[in-house]
Amino acid sequence: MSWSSFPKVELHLHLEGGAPPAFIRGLAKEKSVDISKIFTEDGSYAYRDFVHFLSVYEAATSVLQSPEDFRRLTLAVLEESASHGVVYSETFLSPDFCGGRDLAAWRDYLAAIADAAYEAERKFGITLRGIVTCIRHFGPEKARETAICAAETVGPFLRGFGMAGDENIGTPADYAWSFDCAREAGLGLTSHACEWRGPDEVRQTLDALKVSRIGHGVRAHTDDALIERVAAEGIVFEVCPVSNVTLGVFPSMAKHPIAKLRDKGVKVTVSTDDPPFFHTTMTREYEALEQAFRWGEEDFAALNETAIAAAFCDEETRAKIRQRLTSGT
Ligand code: MCF
Ligand code: ZN
Repeated sequence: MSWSSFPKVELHLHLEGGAPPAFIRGLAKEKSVDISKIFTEDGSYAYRDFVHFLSVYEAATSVLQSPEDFRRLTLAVLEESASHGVVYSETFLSPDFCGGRDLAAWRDYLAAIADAAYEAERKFGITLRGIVTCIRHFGPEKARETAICAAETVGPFLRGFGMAGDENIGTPADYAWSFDCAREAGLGLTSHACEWRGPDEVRQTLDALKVSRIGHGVRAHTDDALIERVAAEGIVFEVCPVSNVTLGVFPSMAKHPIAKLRDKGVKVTVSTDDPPFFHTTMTREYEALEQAFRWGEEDFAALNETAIAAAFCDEETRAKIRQRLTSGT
């Protein structure tokens, strides 16, 4: 079966990480910036390992320099997602890359991104909501400024706050102030954890940051007590299978723990993370899961229901998307 037109919900997508390499090369040319070293000969993004991936991501992002650049990026990313059947998506946005955490500048970038999202909704039938994301390896002080940007711009489009980046730097508790600030502003909370570090990273993230969703979480599958807690508390894992295999978290899709986690009662969802970086799409994620675990229509429908139930959107949007999922349109 071809999964491309199956309606899908995606909760974990980094906006700049969705930028097609040709789009970034085009902007680099327009702005006369030389970033040729971040591409392979065949034009894909080139990186050696996770830490290098983070720096290539930042180099690619350096050519996105204005609200207009982000408007174009948002349209390009959403057109691609919609072509893979995605009807609802949440994307990580970083004020670090949108005006250097200056609140007035951030408002302009956010307005351009939200405008593009509404245009894409009319043109391609995909609904997008935003999650402001602090970057762990930039440190707690910058995260506080990022949280203030988020708290000041909560609205129908900006729904969540999260953390991404290098989890080997610092501890989740270092970021508690930022998450408290975002929670008080009414934002939904998620944090990347346990992609590289062990299960204790999930424990600390739940205790210190009080999130309802974890980005990745996949290395927690070896800790039964923790998995019991995650299942009992209804914590949702935003699992990005192809990302994990491509970055080397697991050696193959067959060895990926997503099926084990689901069988142990964890609420799992599926996302692409940074699709062109990992040569993936939502269609490819479904194909890989079908091949590795024999998942089919019922499994994918259940994943999508878990995802829309955990989405940070308002109830009216949730009902509208549920309707599209069940009617298949
Ligand atoms: O999920 C992947 C891998 N793990 C951690 N972080 C990231 C991933 N993709 C992007 N990121 C980070 C990266 O530091 O998110 C930031 C990037 O700068 C952007 S958030 C809009
Ligand atoms: Zn991610």
